[in-house]
Amino acid sequence: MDDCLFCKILKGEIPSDKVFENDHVIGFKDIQPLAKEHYLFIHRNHSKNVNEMSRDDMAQVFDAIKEFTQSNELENNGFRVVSNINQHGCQSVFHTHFHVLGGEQLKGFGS
Ligand code: D5M
Repeated sequence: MDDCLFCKILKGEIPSDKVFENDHVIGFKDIQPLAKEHYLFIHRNHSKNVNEMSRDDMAQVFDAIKEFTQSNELENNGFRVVSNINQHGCQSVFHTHFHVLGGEQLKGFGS
């Protein structure tokens, strides 16, 4: 997708602070962090949001998140995975992405 911000990051046309990379998925630091550690994991295949993502691609993203978090402190202390969808979900970039938040105690829903 020519006009997709995260496709441009995948192609290296826009710089990113990568923390994970394999044949299918990349993970990079969110530029507007909402926690001490805040990463975005995306598949190399473009899809607009979770509902449009294939089951195989989704599994590869979650495998990547698992591999990444098991290799650092996030796994021990816990973390959160979130994907915002469309307007009410406050999605702002329309290439499916999963926020991985942690590195500190997060607030629970409703607290
Ligand atoms: O999340 C979109 C997220 O993408 C938001 O937290 C900011 C982040 N963002 C936007 N541009 C960049 C670049 N260039 N690098 C890293 N992170 C970026 P959403 O769930 O769609 O609101």
